[in-house]
Amino acid sequence: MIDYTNSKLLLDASNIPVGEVVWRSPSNLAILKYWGKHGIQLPNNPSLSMTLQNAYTDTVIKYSPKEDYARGIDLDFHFHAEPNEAFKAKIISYFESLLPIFPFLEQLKLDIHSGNSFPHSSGIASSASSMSALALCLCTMEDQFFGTLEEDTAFDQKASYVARLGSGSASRSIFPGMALWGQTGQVEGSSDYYAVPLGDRMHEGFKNYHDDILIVQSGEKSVSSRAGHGLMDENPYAPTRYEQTKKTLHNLLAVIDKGDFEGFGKIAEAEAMTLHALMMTSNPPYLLMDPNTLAIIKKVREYRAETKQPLYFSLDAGPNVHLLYPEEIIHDVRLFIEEELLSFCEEGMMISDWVGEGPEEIDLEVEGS
Ligand code: 2P0
Repeated sequence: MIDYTNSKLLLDASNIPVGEVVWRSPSNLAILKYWGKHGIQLPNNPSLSMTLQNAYTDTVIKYSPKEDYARGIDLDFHFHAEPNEAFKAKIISYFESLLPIFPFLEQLKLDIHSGNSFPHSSGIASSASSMSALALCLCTMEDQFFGTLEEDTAFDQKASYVARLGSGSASRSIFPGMALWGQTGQVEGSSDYYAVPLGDRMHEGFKNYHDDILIVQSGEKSVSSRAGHGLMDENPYAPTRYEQTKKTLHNLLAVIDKGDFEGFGKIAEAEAMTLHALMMTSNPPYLLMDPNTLAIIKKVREYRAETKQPLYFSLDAGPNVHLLYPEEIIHDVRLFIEEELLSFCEEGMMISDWVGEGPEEIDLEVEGS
């Protein structure tokens, strides 16, 4: 078990620095889904995701000495330039839980500004991008203060570990391409504590693979992820589900390695349906699809039967539909979306995305010059 507790990471009280860090971190779409957890944010099965490029969170943390030395976290939080008390309370409790890992957080006054690239309340879960952006900022701060995370692999591993403590899916957003979170004998170096990149195991064909997100319904989800994961504890199908993920992971790794878009799409769809089936069989049961979600799924299946093109769908824990397809068929697919699918979306809303290059530290001097 890895333990990042480090009481030595304290600043010289007579010389507290002033500065800032900025990270842009993307969301991700799980193909093999994480649903069910135990202990402190540990997954009940491995999950595998593609990192997105366009759906991201930008986060700036400005730090300076605290005016009065008092225990606890002292921070201000703005979301899209507006104070946001609900997010602020969430970040304070997250940072408090991280004090054994980053004890210097208690020595600083923090001013955090954050914003998402995707429309506010579009129904896109932002916990993966926002929590990974915060984790990356904290690791950069540690490195600036103590020079302890100069090595890229060590930096990424710690960022993924810390992101996981904020939101499980955020652990996977640290890496470009595709990432796997959860210990499995099938991937060397895999862990329940942090995600690892698939790197060269991902076939070239997936480098520009698309995920167009059709926004069927914006706004808050009717069941939070926390509650959804919790319902798995009593779900009668949970043990079968966890057992099934071993075989699914084996098959998924094989199609990713081969560049097999049909095989990949079939697994993505089966996993999306399974996730919703698990929610429908929870107590209380949840029905998170909308009639328009089903209408889109039906259209996608008809399109595939007619054209033989590898267009598939995925779903998150909500009604929006992710359309998955390779670059080669983008012109046909976009025409199909425009003519047949956008009418099922709220105000015709769609976010075009694709497999991304991972988070990026933003150098404000360069940006501003
Ligand atoms: C996933 N989801 O693998 C699954 C599939 C949604 C559907 O992980 O409680 O926000 O913060 O660890 O990561 C969403 O749950 O949950 C999620 P927490 P998270 O992406």
